[in-house]
Amino acid sequence: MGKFWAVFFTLTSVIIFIVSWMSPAMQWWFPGDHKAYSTLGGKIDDLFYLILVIVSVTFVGTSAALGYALWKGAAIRPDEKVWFSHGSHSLEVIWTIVPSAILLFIALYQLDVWAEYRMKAVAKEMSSASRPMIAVAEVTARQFEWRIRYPANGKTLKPTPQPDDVYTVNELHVPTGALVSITLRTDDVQHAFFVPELRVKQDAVPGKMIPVWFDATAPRSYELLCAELCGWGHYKMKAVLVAQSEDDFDAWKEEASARQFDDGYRQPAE
Ligand SMILES: [Cu+2]
Repeated sequence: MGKFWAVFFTLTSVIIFIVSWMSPAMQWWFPGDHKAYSTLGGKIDDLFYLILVIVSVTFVGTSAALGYALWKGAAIRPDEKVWFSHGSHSLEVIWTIVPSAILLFIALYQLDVWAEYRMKAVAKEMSSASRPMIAVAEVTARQFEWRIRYPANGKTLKPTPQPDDVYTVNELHVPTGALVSITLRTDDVQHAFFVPELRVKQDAVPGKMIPVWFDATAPRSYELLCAELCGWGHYKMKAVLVAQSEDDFDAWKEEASARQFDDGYRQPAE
């Protein structure tokens, strides 16, 4: 019977390993069609795969050790004395140092991507005229929707609302390909701005205005979700991020502005 469990647990590990390795190819892990639609997103995926390799090697090693121990244990005759081991100093040292070294390696390896994510590395690019950063809107999360405030065409985003600002709810428009930034706020509790296909995620913290940047590489719609359990209606805190060409973006904003400031009065036909 003991051997059955040794085989059972080893086989389970093998199946888990195969399913996990198939997952990226089967598109079970990443949302949408599996591609990252931002320049930084690809680098974030690479980090993910690096960690996948590390945990896979660890998993295979520990599973093999588990299978071996179970098999050896099952093979012991009933009259044979079992051997207990406890408190190996060298083992303790090894399994403290090895994971620490791996963690340190990951921490150092991801520094560049993190710096870019936190805007430091793009600061230079931002200041250059070739690819300026566009402060596209202020996004305010609240229970349970996203309120978005854009500056009027030709104006820059101000920290306080302006009379000609354009407003939308649950619909964030940005120009495709451009480096765009939003200012993230919350009106009530903590929320999180999450666009899975762009690999962008940032908490909205009460009392803070947090800049978030990204570039959407394809002109299409993306899901914008709240990734922080923020109350009973958290599940419906879903919006759409529309990436469109700069001309379309300007035209859309012009139209949204006209609609917003229209008082409904029509000139009678002459
Ligand atoms: Cu929320």
